[in-house]
Amino acid sequence: MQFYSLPNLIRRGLRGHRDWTPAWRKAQLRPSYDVIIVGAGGHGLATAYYLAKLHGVTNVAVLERGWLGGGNIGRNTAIVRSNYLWDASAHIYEFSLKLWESLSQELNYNVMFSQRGLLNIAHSEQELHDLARRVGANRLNGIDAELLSTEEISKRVPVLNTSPDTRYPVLGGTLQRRGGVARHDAVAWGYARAADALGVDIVENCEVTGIRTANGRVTALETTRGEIRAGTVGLVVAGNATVLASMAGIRLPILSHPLQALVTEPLKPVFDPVVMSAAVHVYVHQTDRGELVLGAGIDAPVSYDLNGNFRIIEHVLAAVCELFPIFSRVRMLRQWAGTVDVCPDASPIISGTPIKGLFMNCGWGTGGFKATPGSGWVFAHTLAHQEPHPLNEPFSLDRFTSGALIDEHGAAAVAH
Ligand code: FAD
Ligand code: PYC
Repeated sequence: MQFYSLPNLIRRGLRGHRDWTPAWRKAQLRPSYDVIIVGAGGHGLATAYYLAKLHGVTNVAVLERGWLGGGNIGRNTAIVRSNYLWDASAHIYEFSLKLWESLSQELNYNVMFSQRGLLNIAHSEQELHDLARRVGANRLNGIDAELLSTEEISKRVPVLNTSPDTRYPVLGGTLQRRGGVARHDAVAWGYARAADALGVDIVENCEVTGIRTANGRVTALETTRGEIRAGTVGLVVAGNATVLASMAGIRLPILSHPLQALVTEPLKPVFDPVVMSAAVHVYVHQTDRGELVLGAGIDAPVSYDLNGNFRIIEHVLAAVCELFPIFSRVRMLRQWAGTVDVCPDASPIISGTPIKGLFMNCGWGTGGFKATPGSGWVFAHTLAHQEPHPLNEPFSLDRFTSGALIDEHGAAAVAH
């Protein structure tokens, strides 16, 4: 007997008799793969895509405990830039930014990359000196960076309160014109669709619960859908890196914190670039739909809480109203948190491990969205060749014993 409920009719009407379920939703698990990537976030999916596209490795599975794009890739504030201080970071983030510039064409999927410019504003002389130093370092690395006066900033963002007698006077700032934003969930969908088309299996609702090793090499993963064998495993589980690494007996120098963001009701266009203030702990941009996207500093306690502490949001809202008085009557629509993995030097780990065949890509903290294409590209190289690409060599686990840390707290631009 037919059941003519409205939802059923709509479903039948929309779908007809055709099965629209994408292949990756129906993926059948094989008993073994050449490469398994754990985590279908941006970095995991990008890795799978470049493995298949550039290295011809297609016997690959991406295992995801939840749904595709439900982690940080779908929770971030979508800011893309490459204005980091140290050479190693500047090189990898700039490489990534270049990949962003043609990503929609590469994936044949509109990731809505919008190079609307990114402003870092300074509220003290010391901050201005630090930003000026970064502009110098960026230029030496061929990265576009400009120092702006208060007047130049005011012209670019007239709704920003630049009067000298405010709580947070704007003393100047920097501009990266090629910085901007992208549509974060489209990045996950675009990489997933492109990887799927090249033969990669993307398996949702498949949580990795254990890592099997024999004679110092990885042999298989235990999952909620049974054991799966693999010669090479890449752990790309932002927010959960320490949990997964501990399954293989590896201790990582990482702490996990909530990072919160929120979005307002849509407004008519009021300003163009992304504005970041590290001192005030707020960053804001306006989406193409008109919403303001606001982000905060991390919640101080180590936690996997996906709600976040409301005091942080109160602080963000107070700060943004000081900087942009015009926003004081705008209503907030949604607020959320993601779990970010922070290394002591605020730089990522893209590395082999003491276990042969087991690799890690984690510790991107508050700043990994912008790195998605570059991180996937270098990690695919690392998995395919079983050794790092020169771009990710400085980000190995060894640096925590050698002392060659890459301290990017200043350029993280998000309070830690
Ligand atoms: P994720 O999308 O989190 O992917 C990891 C996946 O692993 C998840 O889907 C998770 O479910 C899965 N997983 C975990 N454990 C298991 C398991 N046992 N088995 C199987 N799967 C598992 N960065 C920027 O550059 N710019 C920004 O503006 C920015 N803003 C941010 C704002 C917020 C609020 C947050 C939370 C983060 C922000 N970031 C930003 C950081 C950025 O989002 C992350 O660094 C980046 O997305 C992490 O990589 P990913 O996309 O692969 O992570
Ligand atoms: O790394 O640029 C960044 C960033 C902005 C907001 C959160 N992270």
